[in-house]
Amino acid sequence: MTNPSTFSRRTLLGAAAALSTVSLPSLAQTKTVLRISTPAVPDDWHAKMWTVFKDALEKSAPGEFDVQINLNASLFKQGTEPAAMARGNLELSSISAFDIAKLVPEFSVFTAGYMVRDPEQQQKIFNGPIGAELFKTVSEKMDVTPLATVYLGTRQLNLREVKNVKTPADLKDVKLRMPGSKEWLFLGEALGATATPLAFGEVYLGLKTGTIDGQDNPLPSVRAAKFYEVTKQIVLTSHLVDGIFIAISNKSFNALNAAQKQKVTAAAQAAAAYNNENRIKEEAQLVEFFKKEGLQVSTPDLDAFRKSVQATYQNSDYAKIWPKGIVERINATR
Ligand code: KDO
Repeated sequence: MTNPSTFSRRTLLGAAAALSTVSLPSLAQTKTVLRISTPAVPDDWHAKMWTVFKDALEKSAPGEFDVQINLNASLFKQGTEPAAMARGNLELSSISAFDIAKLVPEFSVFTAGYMVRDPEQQQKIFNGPIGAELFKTVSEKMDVTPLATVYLGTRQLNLREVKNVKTPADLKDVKLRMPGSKEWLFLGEALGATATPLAFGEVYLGLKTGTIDGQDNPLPSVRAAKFYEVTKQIVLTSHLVDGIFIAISNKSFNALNAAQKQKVTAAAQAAAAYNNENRIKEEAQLVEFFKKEGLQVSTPDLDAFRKSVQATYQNSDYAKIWPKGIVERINATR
């Protein structure tokens, strides 16, 4: 008589061998590859959120996706991700209002300083009718689908040398680094500074060597990218409640079945929620951290900044292409 344990062991071994020669390679081949490219540094919440995305998909769709996370702009240069996604060379990224405004000009309303009030309002705007209308145009014109709205934080000025900054006039001649597009440079100029373009990955060295006098970013990014090591002051202008959008190339999204689409969307939303929660919490604690690091943290005349920046946008060509009534609709969103 066959010893039952030997029998079952042999059967199992046989089954395992069959699996390894036939089924496993074909299983591996059917995994959908999702490549992500972001300029975010590893210690920033909007970098860590991609691990939440990956883990969520592992759980909801085990073995179906191969999520590959590329940080520090190691796969695509900052700002080139939307074109890569449209071509189908990249599956996912987080794209800014500034990226979108290049192809959907009316989206520039969200590149304007002092437009969105706070992260709660930001979520309501983009999860409500305004978001639905604009995201439809984004999909049509950019061939990418926004899946979730990520609070990047509220942008503040961060200067190499201490300066008494009360109004935009005090920033005259300050060489302020901005990301490289005309919409970003316009924001820097609207703040009163001399805006100069530079990729995020080059900012630390620029501040260290003095090729720039300052940069603007939300406090959690100033911490994660260690800009506080090479700057002496933070000026709390709070000039832009910044958002980025987790977006997937339409080519990749349309190739998924309905259940997969739902799981990828849910994973993106879980990632955004993780970022938003942690970023808001950290943002509230960072003034103390920077003070301890020896930086001076000052508050300017916020009314002067708000009035001047808002007037600059209202009188610009950007405002002419904003959909009729959108500013009022944004203001009415609470
Ligand atoms: C930056 O370059 O200042 C910026 O904050 C712009 C954002 O749109 C986004 O690209 C961000 O950098 C990167 O994700 C790095 O944090």
